[in-house]
Amino acid sequence: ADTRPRVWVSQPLFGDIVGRLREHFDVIETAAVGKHSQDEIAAVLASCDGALVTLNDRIGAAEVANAPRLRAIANVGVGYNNLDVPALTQAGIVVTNTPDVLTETSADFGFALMMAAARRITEAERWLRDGQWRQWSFETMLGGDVHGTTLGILGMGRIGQGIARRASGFRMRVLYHNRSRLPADIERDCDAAYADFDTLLAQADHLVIVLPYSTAVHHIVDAAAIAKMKPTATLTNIARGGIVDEDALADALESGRLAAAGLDVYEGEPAINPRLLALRNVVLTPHIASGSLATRRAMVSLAVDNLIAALGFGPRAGDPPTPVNATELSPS
Ligand code: 8YV
Repeated sequence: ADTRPRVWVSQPLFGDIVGRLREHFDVIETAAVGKHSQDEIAAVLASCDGALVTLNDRIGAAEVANAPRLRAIANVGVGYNNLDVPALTQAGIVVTNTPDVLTETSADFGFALMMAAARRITEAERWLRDGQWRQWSFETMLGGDVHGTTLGILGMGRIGQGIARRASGFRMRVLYHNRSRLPADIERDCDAAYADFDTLLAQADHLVIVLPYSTAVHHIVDAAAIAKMKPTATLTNIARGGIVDEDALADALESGRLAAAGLDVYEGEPAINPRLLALRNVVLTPHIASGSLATRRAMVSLAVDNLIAALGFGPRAGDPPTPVNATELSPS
C-alpha cells in the first residue's frame, strides 16, 4: 500500500470532497487553517507526488528543489500568483487552477461591493448600529447612483464579462480595458466598449478591477491613475491587492479625490492598511468574492479532479480539466 502516490492538502477543505483523493492516494491533510512557512512547505513537498493548495501557499523553485516525486500542484482558485509557474514548469510540475466555476459568483460579489460602496450601505449600517439615527432626514447618507452611470471594468476576462452583463440590467454604459481587445461578438454580448486605460479612468463613474495579478500590473492603479478619475467615482477591487497602491488610494479617499472604494483584496492580507480601516468611505471584505458555499465546493471539487487526473488516475487520467501550463509541458 505504500506504493500509492502521496498528496498534501494544505488546509482543511470540504472533507466529503477532498475525501475522493483517498481512493487513489495517501493524503496528508493539514489540521489547521493558516499560512505555512516556506520551510514547512518544502519539507512536506519533499515526500509528495501532488499537492492541493490555496492562495495562502507560496510555492516556487526553492520549495520544490528537494521534491523529486512532485508532479502536480492543484491550486484552489482561478488566480495563481501564489505559484511561480515558470519555475514549476521548469521542474516538470503540472499546475492547475479553478476557472469558470467561480465566474458568476465572483461577478455577483464585485457588483455588490461596487453598489455597497456607491450607496454607502455598510457605512450607513455602522452609523445606525452606533445609535446615531435619531430621526429620519432627507439628507442622511446620500450616495452616488449606480443605474445609468458609466461602469469601467479593468480586466475583461470571464469575471469582467460577467460584471458587464449584470450592468446592462442597470442601464449602465460599460467601458472596459484589457491587454487585448475582445472579439466583436463578445463585446456585443456584454454590451461593452473598449477604452484605453486613461479613457477608462477618466470616464468611469464606477471602476471595478478584475485583472489577473502579475508584476506587470503591480500598482498600475497608483496616484497618477487615481488623479485621472472623477472625484465622484468609486473604485472596487476583487482581483489582487497589489494592483492598487493602497497608500495612494487612502490619500484619495481621505482628501475627497475619490468618493468611495470597495475592497475585497489587500496588499498584505490578512493585514489591513490602518489608514483604510480608519476611513468611513471604504467597504472592506475578507477576500470572499468567490465565497458562496456552492462555488467554494465546486472549486475544491474541480481542484480534486485536476489533481487526480494530473497524477494519472480517474476518467481523465493525464488530461486535467483546467491546466495552467499544459502547453509548456507537452512535448512538441
Ligand atoms: C480563492 C481567489 O478564494 O480564485 C481566486 O483567484 O482569489 C479566490 O477565489 C482563493 O484563490 C483561494 O485559494
